[in-house]
Amino acid sequence: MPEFKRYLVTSALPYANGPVHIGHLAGVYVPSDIYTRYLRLRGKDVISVCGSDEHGVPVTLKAKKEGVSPQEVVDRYHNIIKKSFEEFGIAFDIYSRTSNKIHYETASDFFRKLYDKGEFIEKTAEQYYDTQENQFLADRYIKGTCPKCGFEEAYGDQCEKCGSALNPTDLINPRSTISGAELTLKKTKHWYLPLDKHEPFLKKWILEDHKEWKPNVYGQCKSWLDNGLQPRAVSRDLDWGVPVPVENAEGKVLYVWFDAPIGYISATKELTPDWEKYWKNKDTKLVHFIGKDNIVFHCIIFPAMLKAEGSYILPDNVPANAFLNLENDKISTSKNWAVWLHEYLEDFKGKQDVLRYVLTANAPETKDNDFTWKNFQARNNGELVAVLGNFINRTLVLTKKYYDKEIPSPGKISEADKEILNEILKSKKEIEENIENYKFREALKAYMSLARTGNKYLADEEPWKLAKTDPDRVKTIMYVAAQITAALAVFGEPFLPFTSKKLKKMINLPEIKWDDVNTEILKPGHKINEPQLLFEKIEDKEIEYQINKLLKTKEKNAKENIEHKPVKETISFDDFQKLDIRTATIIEAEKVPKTKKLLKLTLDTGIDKRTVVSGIAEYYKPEEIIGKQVQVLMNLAPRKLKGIESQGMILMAQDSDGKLYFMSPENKTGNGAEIS
Ligand code: B3M
Ligand code: ZN
Repeated sequence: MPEFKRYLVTSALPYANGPVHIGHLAGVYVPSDIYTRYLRLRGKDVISVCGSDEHGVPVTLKAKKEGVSPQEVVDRYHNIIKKSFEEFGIAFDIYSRTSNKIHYETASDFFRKLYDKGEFIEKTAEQYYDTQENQFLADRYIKGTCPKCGFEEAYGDQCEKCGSALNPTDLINPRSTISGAELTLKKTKHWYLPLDKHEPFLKKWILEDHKEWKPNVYGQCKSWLDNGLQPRAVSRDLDWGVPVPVENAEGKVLYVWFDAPIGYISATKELTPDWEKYWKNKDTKLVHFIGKDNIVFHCIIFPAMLKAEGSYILPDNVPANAFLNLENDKISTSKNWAVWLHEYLEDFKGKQDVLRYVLTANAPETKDNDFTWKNFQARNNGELVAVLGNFINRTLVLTKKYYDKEIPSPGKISEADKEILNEILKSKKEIEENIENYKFREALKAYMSLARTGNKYLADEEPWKLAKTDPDRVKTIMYVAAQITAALAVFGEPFLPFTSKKLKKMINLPEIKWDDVNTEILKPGHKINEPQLLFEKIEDKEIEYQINKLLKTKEKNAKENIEHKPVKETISFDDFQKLDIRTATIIEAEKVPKTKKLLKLTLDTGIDKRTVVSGIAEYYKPEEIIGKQVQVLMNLAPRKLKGIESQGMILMAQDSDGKLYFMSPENKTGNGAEIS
């Protein structure tokens, strides 16, 4: 990294229309924080900027739904997000927001400069208008039938079934997802950034000069560039956002993706009068941390804007991550399928580092990855407690016990001991290389491998067995273990900042820089403080509580999101009369052997006792349904299931997840009452 004099690190500005969840953390904020903390520790000139992205249609819709102003919505979430980042130890130099005055000025000036330079095309085109809501609709609020595959729920910008990129005008029968209304085309004027004009430059800059970008990032850019770039509108018809700063632009604001990345610049301005040093100097390394859905905006559109403006540097790298799933399902804000940071901080007080650790160890760096609570528990108990915590605790407790908290002078240091000490330098190098190449998982692995080395060293050497017989040897062992402990304290800062701080205090280690770490960090005679445990076991019941919380969400969603199929063909009253439906009580129930789904039930129907085989075993245990009154279709032709004759069918309701519910009568009747 020699050619750069300073670093400017940006992290995607979270939308202030909801709180932050573990997907955001794993994809963007934890890696950017590791990177920045590492650079600071190396004494580099680095600033890390972020803030809330407060514009865009989702904010206005949420405000409308709640009957409050958009400002109220963004104030609420900005505060939640800012506070939870702070508590979680994401050490931005500034966390700003795009509803700030300084941002309005910066974004307006930026637009105005491009406008004056003639960098925009002004175009009037027809766009879909929702006459019920009286507004033009963003592409994703328009749904219709995909012209390519016939899927009826395709979005205005993409069909999620066949993956084709679409324009809203491609859709058959377009409709508004806000009001459900049909749409009309209406003329409206907008300003477009001619990306096509910047294409040759972007092609060279990315495809030739930045071959080192992560394959997923490079690949996505390449496919955009290969498909050819089109002019893109950078204004919208909306009353929430930065007004377009030119004549005759009433009711027009800057497109949220035009103003949001400028938010990085305004945040820097707010942080320091020296902001131009970071933004306009070729010897600054600019790095954007983002999720994969933001790649085109940060690699193509924003650079084209910066290039058109002319006085700014471009990013040196954009290490975008893939997505983190939660318990095998896509994280979703609207479905509340997430672990929310502010809730985690409540439920796991003082355990910030555990989540930081798990999210780094499982980071979706090259492909989508999964977060599960069981894995969270296993990594805490099996790695943080059993390896890192155990090694450090043994070292410090024995140092207290044998030497009254003083680092001993080593006796003879063998070749094997030297090798162990050299592991400090090896992991240092490995961590450096990996962090500088945005491989944070590998960096953390190298860190943990030093802890493992230490842990194994103590377990193999068993100083507690030698204490009486070979005190000199014990001194050497404890001296070596102390050096590893100190190295772990320093190297841990980027990954586990709370633990690192606590540990440094315990070993009474003065602030030392990364580059000062060598194989003797704690000199003989150095006094340490009282040892304390760094990590504690996470019990099953804590994990069960979290899993149950998610199960409840799932049930709630399934009930709320029933898929409404069209009503079936009309039948005559006579047809209906043919169905013989009656009340009955389940008097026996047992699993049908060798099947997953089937239960064999015996029903008391009032006139007989009959057997019905029902596919509900995944949802109900035999013992919990005995005694239940149900509705049974009596005159269904009998059929054999797994060798058992089923004489009728129980009526049940099904939710969107496939779960079945009994339609038991509210008031029990006698068995055999006819239902009509
Ligand atoms: N607010 C999008 C997102 O959270 C967005 C990032 C802006 S970065 C300039 O996906
Ligand atoms: Zn399609």
